[in-house]
Amino acid sequence: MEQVQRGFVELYGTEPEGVWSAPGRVNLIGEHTDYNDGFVMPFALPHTAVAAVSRRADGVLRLHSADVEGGVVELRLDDLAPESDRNWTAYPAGVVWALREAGHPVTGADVHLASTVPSGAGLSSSAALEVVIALALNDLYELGLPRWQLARLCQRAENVYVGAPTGIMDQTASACCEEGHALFLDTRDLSQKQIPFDLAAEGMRLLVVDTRVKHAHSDGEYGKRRAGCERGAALLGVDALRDVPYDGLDDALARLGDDEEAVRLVRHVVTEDERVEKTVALLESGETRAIGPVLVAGHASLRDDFRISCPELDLVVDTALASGALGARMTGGGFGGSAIVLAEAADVDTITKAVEEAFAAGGYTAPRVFEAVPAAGARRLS
Ligand code: GAF
Repeated sequence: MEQVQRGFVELYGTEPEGVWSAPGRVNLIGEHTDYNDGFVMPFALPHTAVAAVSRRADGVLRLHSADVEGGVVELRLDDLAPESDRNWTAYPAGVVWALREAGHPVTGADVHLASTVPSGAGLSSSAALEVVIALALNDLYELGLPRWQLARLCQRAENVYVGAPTGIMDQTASACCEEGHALFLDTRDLSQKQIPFDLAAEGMRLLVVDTRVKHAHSDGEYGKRRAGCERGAALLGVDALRDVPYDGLDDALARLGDDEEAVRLVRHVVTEDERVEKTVALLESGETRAIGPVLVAGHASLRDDFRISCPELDLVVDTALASGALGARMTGGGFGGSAIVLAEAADVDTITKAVEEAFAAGGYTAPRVFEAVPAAGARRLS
């Protein structure tokens, strides 16, 4: 925080009006369900985007990131237009655009930020950037918007301004997660329940393994899956795949006949929603270790039905399970990024070593492995 605050003073010559932070996330379970109105269960990482921000009255937005080469980027608010920017600045600028488009009186800002959320690792670095700006402007301009609404505006920034057709999970996770909890979120109405998730107290750990295979959501495959799900819903005559009941799945699949792609996508989404509900039930009844097989089933569904895994993600999961993990699966949008591993505390070193050795043997870039403990959602730091 001090570093970002100092950086602001060096750049703009005055103290910022405040400093805010917003975290990245991992998703415990519930993948590619959010744009199907379904259930998700992310928790916040301790890795955050931190932004020092002041208001301006002259219709100018100045942006600077300590993580990116180059000077201050200066934009005129009246010139902000969807899909006009392919750089990191599209995320914060998109939020300003979305706020103004929704009628909120934002007249400009000076921003300096830095992030510890690994980018392209499936850990929501872009949502962290969006949410930290939204929260800062909400506070400074006294907009009074609730967190869920800030998340919606950030999603709009990402969908329309950036041009990535993502769901609502990541922004809501960054805005609404609480320390020590996973967030059970119904993406249809954004109703939420904080589920206590303290693995250390039960002798377990959750590892994040960043495969270093970079992914991007604006590059087509994510959008194709989304369009395929929407097609499946239309074929079944429902608003969203959330409306296909789990106990009616066989019947729904029979109705899709030999439309093999629709069968696979629908089966993933409907079974994944069921896995989220099962995970919540297990955690609430204290059967934490029993979520392991649910995570594994989720990975198989993403790999075989949704087809968004990759050799490196499969290698993490297979190696971790063969080395004694309780469960493992890819997390986030897929096509690279990170996997999560649920393990007994005593097995963490063995599993980490096995995964690192398997990557070396396969000729892959060394993965980045770290332990994840549910951290706080977005907040004002000063
Ligand atoms: C990405 C998207 F941004 C989310 O909205 C969600 O769809 C996720 O992939 C898959 O569950 O993180």
